[in-house]
Amino acid sequence: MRVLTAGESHGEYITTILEGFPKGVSIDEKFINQELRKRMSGFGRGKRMSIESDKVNIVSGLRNKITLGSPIAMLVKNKDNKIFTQKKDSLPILSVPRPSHADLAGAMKYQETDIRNILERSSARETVARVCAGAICKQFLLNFGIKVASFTLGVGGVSSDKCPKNINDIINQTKISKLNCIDKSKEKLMTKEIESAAVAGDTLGGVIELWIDGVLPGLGSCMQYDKRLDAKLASCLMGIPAVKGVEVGLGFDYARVKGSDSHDPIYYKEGKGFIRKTNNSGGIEGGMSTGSPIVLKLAMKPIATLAKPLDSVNILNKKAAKAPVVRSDICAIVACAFIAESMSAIAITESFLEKFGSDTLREISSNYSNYLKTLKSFSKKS
Ligand code: EPS
Repeated sequence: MRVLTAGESHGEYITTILEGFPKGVSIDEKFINQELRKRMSGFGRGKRMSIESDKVNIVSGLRNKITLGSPIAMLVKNKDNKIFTQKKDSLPILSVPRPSHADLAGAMKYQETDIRNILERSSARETVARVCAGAICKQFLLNFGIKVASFTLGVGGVSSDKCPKNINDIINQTKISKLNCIDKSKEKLMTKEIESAAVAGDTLGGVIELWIDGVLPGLGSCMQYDKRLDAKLASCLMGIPAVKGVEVGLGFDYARVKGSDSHDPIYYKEGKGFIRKTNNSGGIEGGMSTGSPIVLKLAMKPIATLAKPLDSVNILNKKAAKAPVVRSDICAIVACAFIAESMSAIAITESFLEKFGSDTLREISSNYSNYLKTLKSFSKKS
């Protein structure tokens, strides 16, 4: 399976093409639109989100709401459409790069004199397309009881240490939170932190925890580096704009503890098979799923555009200048969480199709049932 995206932040459409997706999967357009709405939500989002009302238009790959096995193409119209493919627009030239954005590296790479030609594509607006693809993958994964959920662990200097009981606990608790939190008291402090950043003309990042539940043992592989499930997930998640770190299970904390205190001992229980009492590995050992929930953390840096801008240099005359103040989010941690859910659904679907085939849902389901039987007999006492 492959996901390709196209579109500029202020172009006419954001486009997604999902290729290699199996035939026979029921797709509900309403679900994709709900996911798109979630990406637009969250305390700290900027004014662009009050202009847009992202809605998907599936233009190929489905017949009567069922996938055909052909490439699925999806369009989302940008209401704030200012740049055109065949018509000249009147947008002013941008010549001062924002520190931490793609502006300067992109201008140098493509020898640009107008930074707009870089920022239009590097804008996080493109993640609309990833959410469309992720929403298709989430619907596929539900056929096998696989669910994805996320919550905000921290914003700026505020962090929560509340642990969810299970994935449904995350889903239920985040429903009532405008910061996608499961910790009410910390959510209040995070909200205050964002309000203070807004007053100071600043921006904030944060930490997200991501859960993927219902994955049976054996997705991914220990046989080749790029087939490892953790490598695939990390690559998909690091591809999200502003994500600067990904941890699997204990992550960086592994480096500070002993093996005897951190590895998950293996037990055997009749009827249940091999079990673990802990999940420090985050559900992945040797690049393969263990059957425990997959638990990941993501670090998002603060948004690059500041209302109180940083020092920069004009790329045309090389004179010192302040970075431009353009419309932006103060904190997009909630959007980032739903984009992360989408990217992990894409990664898990890819590994799932690698293991069980990718032509039709019927064939995949039959391979899946056979594998389940194999796992059961492997876990049985002889
Ligand atoms: C975004 C749309 C963009 C930005 C933001 C995310 O809209 P505009 O550029 O018109 O304000 O608000 O993009 C960035 C954070 C970025 O770094 O480019 C969206 O749809 O999520």
